[in-house]
Amino acid sequence: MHNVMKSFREVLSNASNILILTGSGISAESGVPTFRGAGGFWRKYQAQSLATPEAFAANPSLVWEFYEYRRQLVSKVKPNKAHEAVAEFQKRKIAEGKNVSIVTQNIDGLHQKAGAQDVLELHGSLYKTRCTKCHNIAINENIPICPALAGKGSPDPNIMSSDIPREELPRCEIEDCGALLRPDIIWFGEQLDENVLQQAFDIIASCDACLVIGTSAIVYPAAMFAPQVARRNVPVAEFNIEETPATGQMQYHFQGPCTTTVTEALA
Ligand code: BJW
Ligand code: ZN
Repeated sequence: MHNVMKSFREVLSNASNILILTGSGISAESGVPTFRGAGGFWRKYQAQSLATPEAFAANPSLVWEFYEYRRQLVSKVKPNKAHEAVAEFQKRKIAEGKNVSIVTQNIDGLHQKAGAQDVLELHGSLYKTRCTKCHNIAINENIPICPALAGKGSPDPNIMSSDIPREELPRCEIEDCGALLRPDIIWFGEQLDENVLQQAFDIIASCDACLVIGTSAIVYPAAMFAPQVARRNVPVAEFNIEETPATGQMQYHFQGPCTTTVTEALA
């Protein structure tokens, strides 16, 4: 084993409050496309142009088709070795009386599927809806999410959008409400949930080791979390197939697919 990996494994064995921050790169080897990689397009759109409140207001049918597609895709994939290594590491550390906090930008639920506990989802979940009127949040794993979206959401760029009437899109099930539902996901230009953000800040301020796995480190506020930890002189290790804008600030950088590098670090 490489000396640098040995050194980081030693850091981990002495740490008692470990933060694991993840992005879409950890799910790439499960078959979930990353945002800024080649698979980041749906039809002719980039996520940046559909994952906004403006896009939803202008065309909720198109945005729901996009999310129906991603719900379908993610429901078919499995957690990979990196998700499993994270979940097993957390279990092991808890048994030693230590703490491992998993904070993810992902909305795919794969950490939880691998058995991870208390995952803090910064950007929401593909499997939750939020009412646009009464703001009720509900878990919803139905595929299709409503009859009108059955068989919709093909990523083929030549497909015409379905223009499903609002009444036939997912609707709130709270009595006397029935308003349009949206995905419970933080879109560009929206604030993260205050409570979730506060929990993240508490973890950032208290951890004594940190892993940051599969994130491009360009979307705020999550992009500042690992650099903030590093500034306290806490050892931070980045796991990525390439360098990121944060790499220079990290004590460790393990380059390569995370199913290899993360499993080695956490074994
Ligand atoms: C592998 C791998 C393998 C691949 N192994 N690695 C300050 C400065 C500038 C801009 C802003 C700012 N503050 C706010 C903004 C605006 C905006 C922002 O940050 N924009 C940037 C693009 C500059 N931020 C926001 O709008 C946030 N809100 C906010 O800050 O509110 C206050 C505010 C509002 C407005 C103005 C100012 C302040 C909200 C952000 C919500 C992000 N939501 C999304 C979309 C969710 C919807 C959906 O999924 O449909 O969340 S954006 C998208 O990016 C998604 C992801 O969680 C997020 C992060 O992406 P991630 O996970 O890092 O993926 P990629 O693809 O970027 O990177 C993958 C990485 O994996 C790569 O590095 C690969 O190399 C690597 N990799 N295979 C290891 N096998
Ligand atoms: Zn409602």
